[in-house]
Amino acid sequence: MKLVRLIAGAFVVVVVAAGGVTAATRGTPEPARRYVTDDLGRALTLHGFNTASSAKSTPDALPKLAEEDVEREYRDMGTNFVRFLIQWRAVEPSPGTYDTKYLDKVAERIAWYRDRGYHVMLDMHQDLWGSGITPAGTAGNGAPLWATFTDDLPVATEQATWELFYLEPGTIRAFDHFWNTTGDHPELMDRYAKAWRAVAERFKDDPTVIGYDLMNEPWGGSVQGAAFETGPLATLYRKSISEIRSVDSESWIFLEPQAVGVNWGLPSALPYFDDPRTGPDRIAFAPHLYPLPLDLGDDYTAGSKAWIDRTLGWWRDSILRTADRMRAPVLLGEFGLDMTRPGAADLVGKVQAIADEMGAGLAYWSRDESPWGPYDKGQPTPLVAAYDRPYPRAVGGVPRRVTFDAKTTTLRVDFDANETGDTEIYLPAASFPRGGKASIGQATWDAKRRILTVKTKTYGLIELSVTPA
Ligand code: MNI
Repeated sequence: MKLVRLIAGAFVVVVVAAGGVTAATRGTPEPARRYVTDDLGRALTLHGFNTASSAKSTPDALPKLAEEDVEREYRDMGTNFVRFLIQWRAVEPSPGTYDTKYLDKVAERIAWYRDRGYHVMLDMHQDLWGSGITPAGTAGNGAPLWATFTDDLPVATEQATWELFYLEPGTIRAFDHFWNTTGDHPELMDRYAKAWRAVAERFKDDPTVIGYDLMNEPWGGSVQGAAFETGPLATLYRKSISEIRSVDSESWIFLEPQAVGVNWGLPSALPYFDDPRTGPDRIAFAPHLYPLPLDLGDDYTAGSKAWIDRTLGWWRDSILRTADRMRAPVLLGEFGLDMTRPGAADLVGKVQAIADEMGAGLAYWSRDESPWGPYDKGQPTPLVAAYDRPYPRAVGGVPRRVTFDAKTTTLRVDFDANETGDTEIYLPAASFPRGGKASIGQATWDAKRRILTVKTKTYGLIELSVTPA
């Protein structure tokens, strides 16, 4: 842990010295009210899980998940979204050959979500490039062996924490070849972009698939920060956007910043990306949030709470500035912690409130059986109660402000109505045992799905309050 502190500390010093946080002196940015929209054009609040970390290491790259697990998740928390992990190694087992049987198995799981009204985002997951960075194959995940070139540089197999594998020479070289920093493998980024085209080709007509998260937690190897995000990472994104749009003009494309630093709240340099589709752009910004004090072993309790709250403020401001430059709505693609730690449920509540305020969706890390997840050894963790919250799943207009006051059990949704459709609100059993009533419009309550559908006028400002029936 000491070593991680040292590295993290050194990194912050370098970034601050480079002027990376001067942007913080420009005042607090306001949410821009951009939203990921559904087929009707309604603004979505995406609320769900990363499913699942287990897909990193199973031979078939599928998560340990059964249909009953999806059913239980909906019943317990009313989620409407999944960041579903897929792996390049499984999509393209040999260069230019795409495994349609793997994609069929992914489709089978997507159907479980479709039957329950979810939206699915496919996340091309990697950590530490791929399993080929060490001989035992246990460190990294994602990239196929045929795309892994370490030039026999060392990767020490004993690490104090998993992130330190990123600093090993062999790992850095694998990334440098992928990003064509070495100039030896210009074909790799093209292969990756074409693998995305194969995935998009398979899912373009599936309305449950809302979009594609092009790369999990990008790492630049020997090119870091703004040079990486505006250089090779932007090149990969442009290639992939172009390949996807050649077959699929409807799905959303979600772009992640460099993970290290930005996960803590430091600024990203990602630029605006042109979307070649006809009609408004469908490109979203999908950063992660891992407050540095938690990475360093602190809890959300007295002593560290104020510091963590400040890091959440930096993160919010940095993300809003970048989203503004990208003209993109925000999806918080990962946030999670050990739910058995003191203060954990408070932090989950706090992050949900920040996401609501930003108009951002949220995918918790992760839907695995573990002390971080909603269930451990079959039993609910404190996450279930913290994550089962009232929220407008879809809004027939552009939201201005969404707040929930637990003291008066009032969900307030202010929005500028348009003609896209009805507003759908999920209400948990704990706070709305007999459903809800709406202050305006005509409301119908679906007790089985716990959804209140509210039909309002389709123009003007709607100030909707929902209280228990
Ligand atoms: O905390 C990280 C993280 C730290 C450091 C680095 N680098 C040094 C490049 C990269 C990432 N990631 C947090 C979570 N994200 C993955 C999955 O995307 C989870 O396994 C981690 O808990």
